[in-house]
Amino acid sequence: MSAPLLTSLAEPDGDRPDALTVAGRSCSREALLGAAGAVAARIAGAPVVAVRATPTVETVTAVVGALLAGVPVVPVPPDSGPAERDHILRDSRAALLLTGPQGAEDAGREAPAGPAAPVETVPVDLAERAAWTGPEPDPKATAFILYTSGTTGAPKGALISRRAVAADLDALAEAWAWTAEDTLVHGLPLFHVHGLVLGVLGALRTGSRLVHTGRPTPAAYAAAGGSLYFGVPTVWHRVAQDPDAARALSAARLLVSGSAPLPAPVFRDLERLTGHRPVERYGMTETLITLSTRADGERRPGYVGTPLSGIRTRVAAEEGAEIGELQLTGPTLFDGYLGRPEATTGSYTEDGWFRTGDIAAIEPDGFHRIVGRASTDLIKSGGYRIGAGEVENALLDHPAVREAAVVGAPHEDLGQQIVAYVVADGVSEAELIDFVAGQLSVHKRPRKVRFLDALPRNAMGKPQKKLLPPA
Ligand code: MLC
Ligand code: AMP
Repeated sequence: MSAPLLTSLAEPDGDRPDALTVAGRSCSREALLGAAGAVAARIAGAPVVAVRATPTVETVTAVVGALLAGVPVVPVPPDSGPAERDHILRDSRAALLLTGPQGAEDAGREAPAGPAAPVETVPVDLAERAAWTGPEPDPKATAFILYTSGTTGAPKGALISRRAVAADLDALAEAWAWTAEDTLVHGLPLFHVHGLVLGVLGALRTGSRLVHTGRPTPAAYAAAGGSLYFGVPTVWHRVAQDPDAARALSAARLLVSGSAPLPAPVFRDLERLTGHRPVERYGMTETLITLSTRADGERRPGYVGTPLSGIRTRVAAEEGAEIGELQLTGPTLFDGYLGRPEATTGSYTEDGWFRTGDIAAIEPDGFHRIVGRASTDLIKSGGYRIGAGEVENALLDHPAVREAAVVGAPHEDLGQQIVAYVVADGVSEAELIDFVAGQLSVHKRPRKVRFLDALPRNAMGKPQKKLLPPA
């Protein structure tokens, strides 16, 4: 049985003034705990609370406050447009939305005008302090509802329990020898597993200092002087393109990549420039992080290592084949999709293993290699998971668009870039890109739009994405 989720929040060095730095603003663990206590007192008893997840100290305070009070947190991407934001707020039934300052540190845009989900906005004030004395919430209770894309339709809310988070962070601390001696540096968004669960709660649970750089730029990483660095492959690709910034990371202890495949050339460039062979780990919103190479073990380009403590894996391969769907069990798995029992059931095999949808191979020495995804309709761009169907639906909401098909095309920096093929009249590429960026999160916008006279279809009339012309 692992310790309560926020067990070491005030320790060690509770009064160290720069225990937490986000986008240039710092606070101590004691200050964070006090301000989070005030948030907890304001929202205690609410069934669920949304947090506008800007990269700010206020967001961290809001999340910690909700976790103290045992109120499930729904992070809302700060740049989400009305369609996505409304879906998240309505589907989760969040009646409260915690927000930070609407100032220079706030990278997002204003809440949209027009008919919106009924939600009361509660600003987080760091000057308010209260000692929270409520009971420790049940470890089985939901910590987070994380909205994540499927191949079709709107994103689903994955229910992540407190004990799943605690189990995952403890397994990662063991694999990476992550302790209070570390300074963790990253600049990842605070509305996904990587930046929020690992990148914030991981630091609070291990007791390590945290420097969140606001944006994950090579220069900011170089200036931060950390021992442990997190990045998605796009971030590591940009670091490797900036040799001075990369060399500044030589003094670190561990560079960790995840959320998408780290290309072997980027692995090798990082090794050449920093002297570090990066640790690669694999995860999903629904399972948290489940596979990783280790601080004390071999790190091999193209491999995501071995199962973390408590995780079991298998590959469901056709007879005679070595690759097949990766399936998992273990204490870090989610508790299902909010309000979608069929989707939840469908994500498990009959004998109770979670179906990742990723195609993998396991070497005789236990090292895992992710080969690809079963469905081409889940796109990974810059480490973000984006469902083709959600982008297609957004495009079809534009009055000039009659048909739309969206794919992920290989891209050196982003891994995949979103390309939209549309049948439309009287609208430009830039207008359609801006339209999607305005309805959904900005990172879900197509980077290219191709205009066709008709989508290729089979005899049944179903669009054939394999027959689309090259991007
Ligand atoms: C551009 N911009 C627009 C726009 N075009 N804004 C509005 N309308 C348009 N048409 C603006 C953006 O708002 C942004 O502004 C700027 O342009 C650049 O945005 P971008 O194109 O999104 O940035 P980019 O450089 O492509 O981003 C790369 C990146 C990002 C690596 C920084 O992709 C990223 O943060 N990825 C991390 C994803 C992640 O954390 N995934 C983890 C999932 S969890 P501004 O002002 O903001 O600069 C998971 C589990 C696991 O997968 O295993 O970890
Ligand atoms: P998300 O739900 O955003 O967490 O995305 C999960 C997906 O990211 C997984 O199903 C994989 O396809 C992909 N992914 C995460 N980490 C890796 C990795 N190290 N290598 C390859 N794919 C990864």
